[in-house]
Amino acid sequence: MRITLVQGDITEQDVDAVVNAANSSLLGGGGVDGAIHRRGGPTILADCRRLRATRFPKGLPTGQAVATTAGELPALWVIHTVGPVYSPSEDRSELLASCHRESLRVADELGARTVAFPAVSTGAYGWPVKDAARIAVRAVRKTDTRVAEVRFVLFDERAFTAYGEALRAAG
Ligand code: AR6
Repeated sequence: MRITLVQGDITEQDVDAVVNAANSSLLGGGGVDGAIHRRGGPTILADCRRLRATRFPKGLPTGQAVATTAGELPALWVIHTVGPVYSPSEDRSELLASCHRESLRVADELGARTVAFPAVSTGAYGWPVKDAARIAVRAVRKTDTRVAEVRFVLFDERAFTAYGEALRAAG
């Protein structure tokens, strides 16, 4: 599997699936979540509501992932995952790793070969970006998957640099 880095907007990526840094309600929010729902249009939210009514009445648990249509985005699917809120007193890195593993597992179920990830948990959820980058790159590297390209799409230069360093450090 190839890991690539792009600085830019995940909603513009021409990939099979884009990962959304959602919250457990699946009903939208700010950051990447807001951008995906805005650019993808109402069919994504309609799918999310169906998932809430059927598989996840209590919401999508942290660390898990589930797919919907991508609506009007160039991608075919959105894979929604819920990152952990950063805690300085509790190590939640396993949950952040799980978001990446589970998203790739769902991608395999869909038959997606190219998947774009944002920097999950590093915005509203407060995770220090260097640490999140290390966890994300390691989790993706260690996952056995048929996905051929994982593209990390970083919105700002600081995140782009952090993910670049994590990738080089992983060798
Ligand atoms: N493309 C790529 N990256 C983006 C984009 C974009 N269009 N927009 C923002 N980012 P966040 P979280 C970056 O807050 O920390 C939402 O309200 C952003 O700069 O989107 O997992 C959800 O509903 C940051 O580096 O996700 C949840 O309630 C990264 O994406 C909560 O925020 C993640 O920031 C999830 O928080």
